[in-house]
Amino acid sequence: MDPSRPHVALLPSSGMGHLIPVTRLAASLSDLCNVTMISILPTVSTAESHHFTDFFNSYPKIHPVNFQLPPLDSSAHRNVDPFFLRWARIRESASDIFSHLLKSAPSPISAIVTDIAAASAILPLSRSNGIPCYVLFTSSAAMLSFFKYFPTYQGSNPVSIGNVEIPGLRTVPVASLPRPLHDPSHSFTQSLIGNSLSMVKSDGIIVNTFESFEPDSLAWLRGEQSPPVIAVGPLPPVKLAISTVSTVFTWLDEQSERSVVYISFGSRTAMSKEQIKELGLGLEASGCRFLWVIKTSMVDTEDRTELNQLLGEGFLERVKERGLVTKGWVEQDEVLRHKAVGGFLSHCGWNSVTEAAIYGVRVLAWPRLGDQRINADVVARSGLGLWPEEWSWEGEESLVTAAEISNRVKEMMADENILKSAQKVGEAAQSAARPDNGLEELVRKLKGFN
Ligand code: BUP
Repeated sequence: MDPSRPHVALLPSSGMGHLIPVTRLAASLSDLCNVTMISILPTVSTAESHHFTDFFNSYPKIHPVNFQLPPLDSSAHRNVDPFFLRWARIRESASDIFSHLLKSAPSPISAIVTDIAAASAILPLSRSNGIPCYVLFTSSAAMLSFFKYFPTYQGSNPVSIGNVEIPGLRTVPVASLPRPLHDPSHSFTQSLIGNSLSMVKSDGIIVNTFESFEPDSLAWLRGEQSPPVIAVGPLPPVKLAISTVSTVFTWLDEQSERSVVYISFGSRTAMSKEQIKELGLGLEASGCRFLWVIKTSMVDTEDRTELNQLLGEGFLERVKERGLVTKGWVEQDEVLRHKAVGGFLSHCGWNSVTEAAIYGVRVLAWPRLGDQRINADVVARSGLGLWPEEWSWEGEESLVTAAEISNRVKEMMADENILKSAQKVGEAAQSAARPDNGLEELVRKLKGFN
């Protein structure tokens, strides 16, 4: 380790949507700082465990520290989201994780970067050890504004929730809020408030976005009394030293430019079997070429249903000339970068949105839960894509019909204006993806300069 450089330790929580931005930040920082990263094991999903292995193999200068969580009696938590449960366990074990990190780091740590999901537990430990603490917010600046304002809103509306008017910014409709927030006593609501109140006491908030993508939210955040908000995005995808020859890319190579719709709802958003069938029929009816990644369970180890069973006999045969369907992990970043991909039907997890932005790929937004509607609003406002707001959301039974899906997919793929405005977002994203646009500001702060 170079003793003239700051030594930053990063602490991810769980879920690919949280792990990926932490590894991207770690990789970007590793050119400018000494970096240690902690991995909390066992991971919830296989995807996380593979990502840790590939990442540490590909970035040998990043120092890995493993922390083993004691086993959990999972039968006692049958109906709880396993990723939320893991966040809670990380917070409960924070003191042990922190001491282990301090003992295992190869040199004294000059700053900690914690995932937002662990902020309430890590910040006090950092403070008591005299180590500056930064928070990586793993969603949009729009969500960050909401997150920051929510404790104030809840203070005046302790019993029920409605539209959340963020003074001087915008109103977030109640219909766009993560479902658990409808219940003030829900553990998710309580942990969000705890993390928000700690975040504002940190030394800085890091967010994977860029100025022209979310100008109003960033301006609002910076006008507020708050620690510095550092927009480091779009963080470039990590370069993993793995050589997979996937059929997905062989297939994409054979398709004409911008002809393919890519469909993915992220690593942990499962869709009902009825809706999957309807989506398949919609894609078939659209006449478009498509590449579709299907997930039927929140955790990949439980995803056992066969494609034929899901999509109905004959579907795969009928669409084989123009559609590829897979249940495996695909290198999404590479897919979106591929010249054959012309549109993305996405759940609007924030990493997916930033990846579409980097490559200027049009998005048809179909948010399903959590922060995804707030992110879909960024997609629509920035010109990156379209968002049919009436499409179903967490806890809603109604099916979006094949005809509706087919029409919207055709509309997105035919819309030259959206194509142009998405390309403009792509150009702005490419020019923002330079170290002097945020990352160097962060490194100056990590070195103790303002
Ligand atoms: Br699925 C899948 N390959 O097959 P989001 C996902 N990804 O590379 P999520 C792949 O996982 P949260 C696949 O590129 C993105 O970087 C994808 O993160 C990658 O959504 C990441 O988009 C998924 O934020 O997380 O998984 O729903 O719930 O935290 O939003």
